[in-house]
Amino acid sequence: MAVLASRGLTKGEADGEQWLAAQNRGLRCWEWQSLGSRVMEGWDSPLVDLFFSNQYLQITTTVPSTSVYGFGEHEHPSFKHSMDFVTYGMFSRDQAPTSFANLYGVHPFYMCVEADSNAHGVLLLNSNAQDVTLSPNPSLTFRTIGGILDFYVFLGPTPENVIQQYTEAIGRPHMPAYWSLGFHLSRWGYGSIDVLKKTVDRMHYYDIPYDVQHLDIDYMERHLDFTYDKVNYAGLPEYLQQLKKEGMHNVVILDPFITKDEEPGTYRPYDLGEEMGVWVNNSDGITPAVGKAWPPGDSVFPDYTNPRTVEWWTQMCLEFKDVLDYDGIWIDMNEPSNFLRGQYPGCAVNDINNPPYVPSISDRSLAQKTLCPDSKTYLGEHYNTHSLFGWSQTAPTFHVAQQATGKRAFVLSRSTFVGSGKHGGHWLGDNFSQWKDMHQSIIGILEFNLFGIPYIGADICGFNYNTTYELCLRWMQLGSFYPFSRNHNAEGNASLVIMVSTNQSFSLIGTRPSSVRRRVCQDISRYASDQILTAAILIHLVLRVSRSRKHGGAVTDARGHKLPSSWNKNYATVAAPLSKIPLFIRGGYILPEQAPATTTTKSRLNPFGLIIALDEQGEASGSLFWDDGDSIDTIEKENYFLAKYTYSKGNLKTEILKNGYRGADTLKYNKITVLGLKLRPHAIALNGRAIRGDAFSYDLSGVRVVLSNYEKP
Ligand code: MIG
Repeated sequence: MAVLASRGLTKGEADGEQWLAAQNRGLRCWEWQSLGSRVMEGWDSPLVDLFFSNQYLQITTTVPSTSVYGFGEHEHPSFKHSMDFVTYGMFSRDQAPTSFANLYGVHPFYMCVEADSNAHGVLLLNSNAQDVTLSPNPSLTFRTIGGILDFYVFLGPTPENVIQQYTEAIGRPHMPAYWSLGFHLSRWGYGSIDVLKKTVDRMHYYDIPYDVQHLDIDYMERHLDFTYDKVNYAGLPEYLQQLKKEGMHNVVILDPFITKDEEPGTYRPYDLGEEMGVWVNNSDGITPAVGKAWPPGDSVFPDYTNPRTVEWWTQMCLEFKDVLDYDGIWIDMNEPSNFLRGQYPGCAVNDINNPPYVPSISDRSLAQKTLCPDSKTYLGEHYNTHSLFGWSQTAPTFHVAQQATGKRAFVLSRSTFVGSGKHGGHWLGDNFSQWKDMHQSIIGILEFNLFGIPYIGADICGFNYNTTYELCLRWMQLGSFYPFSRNHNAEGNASLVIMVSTNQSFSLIGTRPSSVRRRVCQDISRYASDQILTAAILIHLVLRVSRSRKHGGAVTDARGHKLPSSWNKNYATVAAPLSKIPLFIRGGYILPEQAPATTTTKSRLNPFGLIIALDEQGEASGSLFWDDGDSIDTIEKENYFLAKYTYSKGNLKTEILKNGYRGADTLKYNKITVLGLKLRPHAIALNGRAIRGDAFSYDLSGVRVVLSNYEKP
């Protein structure tokens, strides 16, 4: 059948609780919902390809082209999928990214670019263990072991429209705090506050732009949530205050398991949680499931689908704010991860724990590294809610972070599900210090943009293994364009910062326009393996050890260096020495810039510049959004400044579309750079008045004009 808008989902967003309730009603029937209104040919699923039985639902559909993107979370070898009978399992799991493995989150969503370059997206809103097979017909076969076949179709027609419609349905991504767009440093295993301080000092000594310090589990006392190690990290609260005074921010990790084996009355998180009855239970629905994780003794697992757990968690996070003055919360291990195969004493033999079909997931086990499927959560059997664990933890953590700080929340979650982007960001997990992993991170980042989680990054320089100088340097260069830009690695591996901080090119972190960080979003039809192309910017990445230090690229060099004479529609070779990120601006765009500083707190005070990159008609346009960077709901409250810039026939015009942020009153521009002029200008005027010759300069080729030392245009 051709899919036509069959049931409107026009306003608002699908409420998580609502569809969960629907899922819990059990086998209903299959359903189509679509957003958009066009006829799309080529999505056919004859009923003969439908299986609908207890614990096994399968449907096959043809798709209009082989250009299929998405499904997650996996490490995919290419952005555009192979359709050669490839199967991907989806079931959240504590699993380092390796090819074909089901990883931390679940996103049964794909986008297909049709032959006429229209695009559509399809979501199978289902939280059960599942897999999908991509076949050359081209077709897709979905198999899930529970819930309903609840399909949503987003008709685009452009890829951007598809994602807009998708995020309208599942929840728009949250607005990140400005500081969180700066550079983050982390490491599992500083081991002591002395090592941490030395690391911070070293960053400052080399003037490395650096906004955020993360604290991994070694800051805790014996890995106990809501504590800090008063011996090895003595003075940590005071030290965090000092960093805040310097304009820095911090993020603390919290794990979703709580030891039950401390002396009664000595560990409040357990005592209170036990009293309130907030844990995931065994199949009896009464006794808490007990597993093993980082803290000493055995652990229980908060069930965030239970409103009482949310109350308990909120209380704990608020109280902890008085101990450590955190700016953001990193929620790890929430697949949920357990070091055993199911809780003690192992999983019973029954149909729930041993379904007739286990999708194509690692170990072909629903219990490995997690809890038994027949465990009970408030919303239903763990069998149905397993992959929602991280998702259910993210919103409450977002709300309490907001409440505790009074500012825009920062929540970084390892496990995500459909809609997680509304309250959290994500990193791609425990990757490896290998060139391949650096490359793969670009694909993962593009995919999380499709999933509505644009605040996304990968551990720069790699988490597992020791990195190498050149890899780490190139990865820092790429990573400076990750929306979430964090260098992090595992206990026992060489500290990354020592390695790269000896290199001057670190200053490059600070040289990119901050808007780049906003969205390393992509025109997917043009993604090439070693380039990231946003609407306005092309970043050429060096993804391998390079002998010649030369790489292909095109368009306008961001620094305005000599342009290739016929730069349009051409292939050019540019130098890419270790100290350089080949970055190009597309003609036709105006980009605001701001001189870097070592924190965004400081760089925000610097004057702005505009880079105007002309197209062949000599025109360009762009905009600037500016608010205070960390207040809650600045868009809803209209507390922001928005300007639109247009350049045409030699004139730059600024239109102020919104003037709701007082901080913009002191906004200064002190540099306007025009790239791609065909003729050398003979006079320059500002608001009708000529500007003296010493206020601007040309570069010799005459294609670039830089105006400096004056105020608003
Ligand atoms: O079992 O907190 O992915 O970023 O450093 C490992 C220690 C637990 C896994 C996370 C990683 C973090 C590490 N954690």
